[in-house]
Amino acid sequence: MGGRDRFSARLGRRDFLAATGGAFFVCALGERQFTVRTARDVQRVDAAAASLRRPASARRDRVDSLSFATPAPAPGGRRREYWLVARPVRWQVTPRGYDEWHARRVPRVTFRALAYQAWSAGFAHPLGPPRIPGPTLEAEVGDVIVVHFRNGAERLRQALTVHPHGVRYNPEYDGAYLGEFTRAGGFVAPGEEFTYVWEATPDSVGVWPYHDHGPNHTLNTFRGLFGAIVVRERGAARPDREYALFLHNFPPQITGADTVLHCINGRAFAGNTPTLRARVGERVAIHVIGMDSNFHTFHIHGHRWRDSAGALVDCPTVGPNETITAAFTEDNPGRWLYHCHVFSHQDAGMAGWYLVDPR
Ligand SMILES: [Cu+2]
Repeated sequence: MGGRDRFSARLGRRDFLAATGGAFFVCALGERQFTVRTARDVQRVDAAAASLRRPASARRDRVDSLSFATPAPAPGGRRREYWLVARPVRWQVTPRGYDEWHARRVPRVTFRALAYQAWSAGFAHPLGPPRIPGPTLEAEVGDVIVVHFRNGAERLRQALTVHPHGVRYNPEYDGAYLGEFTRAGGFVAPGEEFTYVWEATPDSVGVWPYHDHGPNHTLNTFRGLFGAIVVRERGAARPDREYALFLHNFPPQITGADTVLHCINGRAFAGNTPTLRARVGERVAIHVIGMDSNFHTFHIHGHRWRDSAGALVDCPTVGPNETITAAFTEDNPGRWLYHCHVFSHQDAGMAGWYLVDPR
C-alpha cells in the first residue's frame, strides 16, 4: 500500500471540518516513533514497517527460553477452527452518501482498508467479502479457538498478526511483535501463515476484541484489522438478538478525506452504520468495543440496562479495547437512535438506528 494507495473520494465540503480535523496520531514502530500528520507520514510508517525483517529470536532470559505446548480442548470441549486472511479491501465508509439522522448529504468516502476475511477450511475459498469488523470468533468454556491466519496483504509488504483479548494463551500464541523477543506468531510475513491456538477458560466468558499486533499495529488496526471473540458458558443460550459494535475512527491521513470519520463497524452516519433490529419481548445483547485512542460513551435512546456492577445506565463509557454490553429484554417499540455521546464523535458519524417492532 503506502505510496500505491489510491483514494477515490475526498470530502469536498469544508463544513465537515470538525473540531477533530487536523489531529495527528503517533505510531511506535521498531526503534522509531512517527507522528502522523499527513498521508505522506503514513507512507513513511509503511516504508519503515516494510523494511523490518523477522527478528532473530533472542534467548537472553530464562523466560525467553521457555517452550510451550499447544493447548488442547478440556474434556467435553472442542476445537473451534477459523481460517482468516488479512487483506486489503476498497472500503466504503459512507456508501449511502447520506446521514439519515440529520437528513443531509455527506460525502462518499472510499479508501484502501485492511480487513480480516473468513475463509473455508484449508483456505479453500472465501466465505464472503472482507468486512470490518472481521468474523466473530465464538467458543464455549472448555473449547480451544484455532485461528489459521494468512497474511494476504502481500502488496503492503508488512508483517501482520492476530492478537486476542480475553482468552488464555501462552507466549507462542500471543500474536504480538516484541522486537528481538518476538516469537513466530508475532511476525507473520506477507504470504505466510501461522496457526494460533487459544483456550476458552472459565475466566474467558464474555466478549473481547482481537486485532493486529504486528510491528505496525497502530496504523493497521486503524485501517480495520479487528474483530470480536464471544465466549459463553457451556450450553449457554444465545440472546435472541446479539450485535457487536466497534467504535473507532478513520483518520484523514489514511482515507484521504478532509476530516476524521467517527465510525461504527467501519461505517459513518446513520443509514450507513449498522441498523439494529429487535422485537418487543426479545432478549437483546449489544456488545460495544472501543477500537481507537478515544474514550467513547454508548447511548441508546429509550433504553436503560444494568452495567457489570449492577447500576442502571443509559450512557456508559467504553475505552480503548474495552467492551461493555447493553443487555435487556426489549419493551419499547419504535425507531430509536443509538450513538456515542461524545458530541464531536456523534456529529462526525458515530450514530445509527435501532428499530424495535411491537411484537
Ligand atoms: Cu465516541
